[in-house]
Amino acid sequence: MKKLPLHVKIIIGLVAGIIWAFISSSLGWNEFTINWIDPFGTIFIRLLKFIAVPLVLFSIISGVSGLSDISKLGRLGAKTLGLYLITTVIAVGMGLLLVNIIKPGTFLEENQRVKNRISYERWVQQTPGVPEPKDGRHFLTDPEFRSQVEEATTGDELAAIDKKNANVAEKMESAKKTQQSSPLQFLVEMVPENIVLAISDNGLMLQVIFFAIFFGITLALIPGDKAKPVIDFVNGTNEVFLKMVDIVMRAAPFFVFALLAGVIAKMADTPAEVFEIFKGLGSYSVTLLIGLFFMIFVFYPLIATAFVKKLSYKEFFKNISPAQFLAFSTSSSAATLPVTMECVEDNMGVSKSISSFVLPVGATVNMDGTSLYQAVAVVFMAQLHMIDLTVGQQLTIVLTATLASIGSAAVPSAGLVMMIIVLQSVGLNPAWIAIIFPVDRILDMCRTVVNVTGDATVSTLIAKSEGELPKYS
Ligand code: DAS
Repeated sequence: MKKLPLHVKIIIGLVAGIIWAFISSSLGWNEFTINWIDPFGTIFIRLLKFIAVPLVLFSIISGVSGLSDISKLGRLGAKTLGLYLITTVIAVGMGLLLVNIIKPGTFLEENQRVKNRISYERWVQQTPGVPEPKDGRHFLTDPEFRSQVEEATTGDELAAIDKKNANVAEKMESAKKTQQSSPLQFLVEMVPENIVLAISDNGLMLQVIFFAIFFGITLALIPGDKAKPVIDFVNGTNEVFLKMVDIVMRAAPFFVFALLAGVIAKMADTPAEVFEIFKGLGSYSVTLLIGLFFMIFVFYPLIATAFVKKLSYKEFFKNISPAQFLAFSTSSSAATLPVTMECVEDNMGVSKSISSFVLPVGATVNMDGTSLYQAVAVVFMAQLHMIDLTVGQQLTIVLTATLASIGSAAVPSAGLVMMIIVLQSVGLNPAWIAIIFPVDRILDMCRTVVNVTGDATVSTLIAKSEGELPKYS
């Protein structure tokens, strides 16, 4: 198994995991799968995440301290954040274009959409601080909608709508707390109070990056004879963690098998139920997948091969496919980061000083797949409730989906949690995330592939612009 290329090993694990999941759910072995197989998938994720943080720490220190001129760091930072912002806004724009053309939310039966609209208007009435619908329609009060309302609902259904909306208020309270922080809060939270605490908590990757850059710059500024022992230690430790990735990935087929078997076994007790989930949200899933596949198979290879003349479309995928398949398997950019770095450095030939800075920042703040997903999901849910979002509201989605994807942690289903902020920004009900929850874990696999592909593409473009892509120069 050691001789097989990494992406082949991961595919073997994926296929075996999906086949096992369907056999297990057909024969009623899901409990065995969840109790005795799924834990190995969790071990795999934990192994990769425990390697990711020190790898980011030592590779950034090693990369930054090795920079000949520190001013290059400022240039790298500007290019990195600038390109990440551009790809994220393009991804959100792609999502809005698709969801407004396909209109997946309008596929729902008309009467159900009227009920949803009434439920939304009741929720607006009952929830303080939520703005009135911007589309100017009021089903509950305007006489023009009276006939539609009477046709779509009965007395006890209106009562049921009131009851369902009553318990949403407290969810609003907790979501509002995340929004109350000051606009510069993300900047404040980048600075670690305690570096040991920052390293110990995967969600504080930005603090690890901040510390590593500061430490690396300082290391480059102290006298060479004093810095050398530290630099040797950092470089050596960095090699150790990279070797750990190789060792863990030797067992990739088994770990990926366990991961996929567990994810599907937890989702459904029979194969039919898995298909049922997709059927229920088919139009939404299809719209989102069209956008995500466009990013993976058109947008990123197009800009990469356009700016890196000698890089072919086929080579682009050959170089980064192990990271893409691992992102699909783990649904976690953070867990995939060690392999993303290995693919970009060893296969694409990006210099370590660039990949060790651009990729960890990307895994944390650049989530193009997540931002596209939030744009599609929010407009889809508005359509389900017969709400036409104004252009101003859709531009607000561009801003908040971009910020929410920056704030999303690089872990499974993080984007779903951040969607509360996007829903609230356009006056919609945060509790609606329950509508898309059933398929979220599976679609998360695809959007994480987009997130990782976007990071790898940007690091390649930056290496090219810095003349540090020898393989394709
Ligand atoms: N799973 C997240 C990631 O690791 C993306 C998301 O939840 O949207 O990139």
